[in-house]
Amino acid sequence: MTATLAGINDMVIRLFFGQSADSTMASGATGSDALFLYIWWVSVFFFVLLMGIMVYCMVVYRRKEGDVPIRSASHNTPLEIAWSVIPSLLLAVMFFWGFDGYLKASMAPSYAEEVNLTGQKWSWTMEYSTGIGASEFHTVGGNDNTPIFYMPAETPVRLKMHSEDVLHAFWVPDFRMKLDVVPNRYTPFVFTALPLDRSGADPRVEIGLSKGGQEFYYRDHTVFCAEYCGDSHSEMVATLRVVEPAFYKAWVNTPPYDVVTPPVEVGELVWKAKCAVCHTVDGGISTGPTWLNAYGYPRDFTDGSSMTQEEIDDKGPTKWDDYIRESILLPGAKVRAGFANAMPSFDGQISEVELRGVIAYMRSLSDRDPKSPIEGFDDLEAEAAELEAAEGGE
Ligand code: HEC
Ligand SMILES: [Cu+2]
Repeated sequence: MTATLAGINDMVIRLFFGQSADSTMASGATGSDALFLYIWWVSVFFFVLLMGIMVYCMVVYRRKEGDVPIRSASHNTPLEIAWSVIPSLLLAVMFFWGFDGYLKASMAPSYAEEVNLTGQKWSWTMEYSTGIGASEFHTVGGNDNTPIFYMPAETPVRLKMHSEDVLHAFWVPDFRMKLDVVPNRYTPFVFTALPLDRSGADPRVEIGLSKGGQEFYYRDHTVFCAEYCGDSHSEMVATLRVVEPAFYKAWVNTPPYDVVTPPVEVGELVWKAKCAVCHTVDGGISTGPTWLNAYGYPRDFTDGSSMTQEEIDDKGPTKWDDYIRESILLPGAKVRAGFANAMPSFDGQISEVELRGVIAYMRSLSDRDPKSPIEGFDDLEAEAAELEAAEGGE
């Protein structure tokens, strides 16, 4: 009997939650699945009971030829008390059970790991206590730049969430948790992931290789935005990668780029994390201009002013370097003709190293990279060829 009940419960959960039927939540999900099943069974019980009584009465008390209608009883005190008190108690259980789960999902112990989460049209960014952010990305559905957010298992985590623009909602189906991300206010998302099964029995626990060549166990959970927030709402996805606490600790204390990381690589990481939602690097159309062959070219702006080829040739690379810097920190200052002033300012959200990285990356994507010979400047090209020949001759 208990075996069949467990089987039915499992089927119901699978029916409603599909692929996310299994969860690794320690604090929230198991409780919420149990509450869900309780509500489900109360509903099933009363549906069958009430429909059963109704059908029974329809058949047994059907009005027949020559029947005189009986006057209905005005009331029945014990029956009325029963049908008021029993459902009230059942509803009170739902309320307190749900409230308990709600508190657990919003209050964290003081030693919880706190991570800042920002929702923005249309991506999620996290900033860890050590100041670092996501540095790995992979493809989920049609989105090639889905960030991977490392999270410790067995540790209470409190995401301090806020939105840069409109309402979003942070939703982790595996965790059975969904909470609004609101502009001008912080909302807390608290969870504790269960320990990872290292025995190999759980196929969802995988083995990865860290940058330092170290093996680690992890399990991925998909994050969605559950509040329709515009155009690319459905692509606002991310991955929570639950790893063991010790590995997390090492990870969160390792900066994604150090002094030896080439600026172009830094720039590419920044692009993936913060700019790819609006800028392509392959010439494709998006909200903002593509970065392919952008660097070094003249520009017209919506206010009628422009950055001419002469100015660029005169000042050399600094002209465009300054333009990129200004575009990132003060995007409204010069709005490129043909585009809306839709870029948010990244002032305070991007470091000097990252800024230089973006400049190097945009430069590498252009055929007007000032380090390559400039067409039309024959004497310069000849000089470069001479230098090269001299070096080769040594
Ligand atoms: C919400 C969309 C959006 C995001 C995110 C965004 N941009 Fe933009 N960006 C735009 C739009 C739209 C323009 C064109 C209008 C303008 O010049 O402000 C633009 C223009 C630019 C330009 C000038 C390009 C040109 O061809 O003249 C640069 C440089 C730039 N962005 C850099 C960045 C960087 C770096 C990031 C990430 C740190 C970023 N943008 C993130 C929308 C965005
Ligand atoms: Cu959203």
